[in-house]
Amino acid sequence: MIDTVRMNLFAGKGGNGCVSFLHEKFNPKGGPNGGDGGHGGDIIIESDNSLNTLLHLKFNSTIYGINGQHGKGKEQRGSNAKDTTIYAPLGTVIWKMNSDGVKTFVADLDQDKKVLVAKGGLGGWGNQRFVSSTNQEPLLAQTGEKGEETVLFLELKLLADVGLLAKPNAGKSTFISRSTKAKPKIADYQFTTLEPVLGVVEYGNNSFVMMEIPGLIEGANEGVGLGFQFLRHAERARFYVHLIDGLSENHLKDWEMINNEIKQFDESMAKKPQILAVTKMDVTEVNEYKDMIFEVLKERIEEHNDDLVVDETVREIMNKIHFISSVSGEGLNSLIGDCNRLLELMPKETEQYEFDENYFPPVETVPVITELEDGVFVVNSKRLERLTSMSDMEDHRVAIQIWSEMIKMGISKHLEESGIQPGDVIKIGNAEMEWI
Ligand SMILES: Nc1nc2c(ncn2[C@@H]2O[C@H](COP(=O)(O)OP(=O)(O)OP(=O)(O)O)[C@@H](O)[C@H]2O)c(=O)[nH]1
Ligand SMILES: [Mg+2]
Repeated sequence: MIDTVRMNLFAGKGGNGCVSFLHEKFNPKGGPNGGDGGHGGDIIIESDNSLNTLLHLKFNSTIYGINGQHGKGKEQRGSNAKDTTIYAPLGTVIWKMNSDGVKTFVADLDQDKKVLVAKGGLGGWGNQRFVSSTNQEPLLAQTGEKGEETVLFLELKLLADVGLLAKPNAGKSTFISRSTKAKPKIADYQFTTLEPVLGVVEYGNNSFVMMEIPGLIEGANEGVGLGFQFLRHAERARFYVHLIDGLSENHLKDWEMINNEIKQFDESMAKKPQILAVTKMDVTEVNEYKDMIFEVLKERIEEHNDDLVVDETVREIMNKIHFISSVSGEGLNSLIGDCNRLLELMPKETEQYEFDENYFPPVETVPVITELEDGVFVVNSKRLERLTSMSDMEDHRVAIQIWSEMIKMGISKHLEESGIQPGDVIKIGNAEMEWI
């Protein structure tokens, strides 16, 4: 099952602004009319409850947003690009991979949601935007802004109300197929179920989602068997039904093993309530030992439950031991009924991740000016670069206009403060200018 995927996203680039002037028969030297470029398309992730893996993204993990259209003459604005939507299953947690390898939380698709994950670039301004009382013939236009580039890590944690915990072959699939419409494969060997199975249990007017994860064996938390990679899915269940194979040689040992594994995997999982059920009660030799199994488990279960912080009614449900048969149907109603009671007692809490406030980098304020070598100053301003990269810097009229934009942006002042002298060179992206 594909439940994690790394994605590279490139949001759309904004369209370039246009340099153009009105040319009319009776007005040959009309005003500037170059339109702005359209905005580049955003990339959005939207939940889709018909999906239950991330497989469709595994081989399609690099996504380019749509670019905005360039502006044109006659004040024609380029059109904004449409957004690109990526669909992901409910329960997907979205992380951003930072360049230092640290993951920061972006969003949790724990309910129907749309999340903006990469912003499209702004459209560039056309030359009509640069008209002022002192500049009636603007020759400047901006290139569109680059779209945001980001690397994401998507992690699917399936959402279920109740998780089934058990060793392989304990009867999970048989139980889920008897209680829901799910039809998992059932067979008399271990690891028949290789992927989580979800089923909806109908109970009176209520319904809830039950999930089987592949059976757990000793060492599952360290990756033995299949358990480990699927425990993350069980992590979000509100509580568990712990099934013990009636045919087991040591019921208590099985129970201890499972609890030990989940505790090692995630402390908070071990603290969630469990309803206990022993399976295969229709088998004569299991049924014969029913009382003995009860005696063996009872004390230890109560002791374990005493350590959990739960209210009295919850504890009472947890202390009960169900004996069921998914073949004869014995005990199933009572077990499902207790699941339903427990769900009503437990508030629906969602995992809280901390959102990274700096997910979208702040808008540029003060450009960084560095003196590269004696007399060469680099101005690191995306805004200014977007102006110079489209302009003919050889044209002195253009240079003068860039100059006045630098004054407006406060960059000239910063250059002076950095000790720039006439004759020094300013580098802006690939463009160069001389300071006069
Ligand atoms: N007699 C009897 N057999 C059962 C019962 N429940 C399950 N079985 C049998 O036990 C074996 C395992 O059942 P599954 O439901 O596949 O068990 P599982 O826990 O899902 O197994 P894995 O997916 O391999 O971990 C099968 O041969 C089932 O027919 C039951 O209530 N009574
Ligand atoms: Mg199974």
